[in-house]
Amino acid sequence: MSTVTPMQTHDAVTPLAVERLRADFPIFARPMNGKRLVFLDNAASAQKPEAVIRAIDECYGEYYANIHRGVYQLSQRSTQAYEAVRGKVRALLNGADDREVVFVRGATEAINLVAHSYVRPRLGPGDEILITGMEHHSNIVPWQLLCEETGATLVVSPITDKGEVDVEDFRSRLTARTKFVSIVHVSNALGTVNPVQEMIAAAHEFGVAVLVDGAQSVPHLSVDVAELDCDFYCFSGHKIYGPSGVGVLWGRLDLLREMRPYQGGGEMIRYVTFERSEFAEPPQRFEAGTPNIAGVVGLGAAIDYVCAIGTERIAAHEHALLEYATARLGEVEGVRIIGTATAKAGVISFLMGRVHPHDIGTVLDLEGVAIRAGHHCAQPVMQRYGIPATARASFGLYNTYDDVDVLVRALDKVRELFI
Ligand code: 7TS
Repeated sequence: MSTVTPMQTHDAVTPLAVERLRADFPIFARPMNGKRLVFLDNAASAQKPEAVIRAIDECYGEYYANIHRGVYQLSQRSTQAYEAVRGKVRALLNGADDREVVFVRGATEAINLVAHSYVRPRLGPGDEILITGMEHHSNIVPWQLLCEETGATLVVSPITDKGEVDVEDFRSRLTARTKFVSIVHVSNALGTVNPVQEMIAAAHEFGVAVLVDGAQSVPHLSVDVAELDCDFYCFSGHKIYGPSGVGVLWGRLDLLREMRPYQGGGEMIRYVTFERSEFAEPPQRFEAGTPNIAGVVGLGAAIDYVCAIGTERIAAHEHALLEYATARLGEVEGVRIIGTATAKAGVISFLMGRVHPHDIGTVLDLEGVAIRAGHHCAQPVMQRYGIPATARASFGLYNTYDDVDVLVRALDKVRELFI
């Protein structure tokens, strides 16, 4: 019998409201293995509300044409719909100017763009790039590639046993050699919310620009780039209930203006001859070729959806679920939670006895519960704890206390089978 009840936890969004929100997501009307779908893999990708699906459908069905080039009505309407989303992103992040919003494929492309356009020209042998020990591979590998090319070194500030950054250690690794800092806001493998504001201020004392990987934060917290005082911020559309294949790089306009393009092609130039080309101003400078028009429109609808609910309310709801789930999982025999930071978002990585996380995932799937099992594209985090993988439950705005209860009951089945 559980000793934890939902009544003991926060209820900023009532269960009734969540049930109503769930109805916005068509996928929840479909059973999974004959059971109600309990979707707890939101850190990998979130489900899509009807409003997003409809916006994409309308774009293709009612006003689709290529943007920025047609004089005809359809193209103008498409262009307007696409460009209007810059303002929505700016407002979501509390940016200062729509021109600071660059549409990309996702967080991964945003990081690669900054690596090539901002950092590469500033990097030479002996220089350093500083990251933390809890980065996703997409915030490790681009820097390794750059270091190989330039003779620079990738410096890592390690994490503590709880899965936190040691800010003093981080500070101590900032030197005159540091040319760039790239840090994750919320860890996808541990759920840790990093004190990025403090870390950014420390980097700025050394005159170093900072990119914040917000892939796991924008969907779950209120983000304010002005308050953070970061130089670049990025996220992916598909984790914020929008489509895949679209994401955002937000960058300070003065920095974007200094940067060379990441890719060459149509729409990113002002003037081209065979001898030379003159580049367009940001953000067009970084959006070569025909972009993901319907994807951007869908992202706009996702931002509208999230903002109508309120990012603060979503954060409070998911935090309540995190607390409830942490307590309930703590009651399950053999469960060990990996990542016990004081400040956490709705991600719980765990192990259960010696059962392989893939076996946990498979048994849970039979119960209609979708979690992720693996290294979560954060192998160095797994190495830090000396484990190959974890099972990971991650929450979204549509998850309920009942979802947590179903997860816990399904773990009993895992125990019956394997322990
Ligand atoms: N950064 C973080 C912190 C992430 O969690 C992810 C994706 C990325 C960057 C890359 O985002 P993408 O949209 O460009 O692929 N994280 C996960 C995950 O945890 N499970 O699947 C993808």
